[in-house]
Amino acid sequence: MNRAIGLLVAFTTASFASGCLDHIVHVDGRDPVVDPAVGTAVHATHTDRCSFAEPNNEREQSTSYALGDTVYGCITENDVDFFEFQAPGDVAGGYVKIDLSNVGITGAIEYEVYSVSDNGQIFGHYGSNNGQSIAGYFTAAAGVRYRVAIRTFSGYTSSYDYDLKMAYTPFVDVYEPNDRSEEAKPIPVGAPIEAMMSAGHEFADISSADFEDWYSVDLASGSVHVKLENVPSDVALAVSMVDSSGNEVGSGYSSSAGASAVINADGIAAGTYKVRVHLFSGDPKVVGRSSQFADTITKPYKLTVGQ
Ligand SMILES: [Ca+2]
Ligand SMILES: [Ca+2]
Repeated sequence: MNRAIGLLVAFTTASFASGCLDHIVHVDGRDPVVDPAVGTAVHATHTDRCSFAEPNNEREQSTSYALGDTVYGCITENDVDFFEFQAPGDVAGGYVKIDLSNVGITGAIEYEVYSVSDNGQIFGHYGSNNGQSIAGYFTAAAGVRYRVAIRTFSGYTSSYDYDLKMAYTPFVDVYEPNDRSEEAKPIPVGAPIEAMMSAGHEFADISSADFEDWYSVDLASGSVHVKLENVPSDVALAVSMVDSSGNEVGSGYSSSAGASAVINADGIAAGTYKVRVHLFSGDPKVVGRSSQFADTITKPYKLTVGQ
């Protein structure tokens, strides 16, 4: 063996060993481990996958799941796999991306997501074809528990594998909680702030009031100019301003999704005012049936109050 070939063999052996450690799979279908008996990876077999976490066909039997984990599962005839997890405690909430991949070709898979708060279905999604991978997302509220049910949508002929991964991303919004007037958060005059026009699912349905954002601002006497811009493309927003007695001193909206809204008002008395940002029309995409996130999930709006 010449020197070049010897180096190549050593390099290849090292790469193979570390590569295995990156891709090992526990036989129980959950966390990667190395089998101490053989000192190398143990991959979940089809049999391992099909027995993993069973019985979990009923919601009361849900298998505990940690966000970010990969489950190496299997669907057998008339099988349902329920998994349950808790959203982190971020006050502004966040969103959970769901990926079902490496689906075997003897079935078309589907999933449904439920809030444990009311056992209502938040949404569901299915593959049109046997073996098709499916993705999706939904917004999650702080500390709320959710269940995902995985089963066959159509085309079952024999048991098939799937990989499940759910990953959580928090919303960046330092002004939450501010869905109600009494929760209005102070903002400065003349400096823009950014916040998210979204809401997590405490229950299966989200009320329009949960999309409201309230702010308070101290104004001098004179005129005021409010500008709401960088509006997400899937919603039309409105903004209004009330005085300390709750009387509206100005409002603005755009009926076009993604367009800015403004308020220009004169004759303002000095004092503390509240600004309310809310939906004018449109349907914030708090669930999605693809891996493409709607604007309301990823794009903050910008609000500026000037005098
Ligand atoms: Ca199963
Ligand atoms: Ca099951």
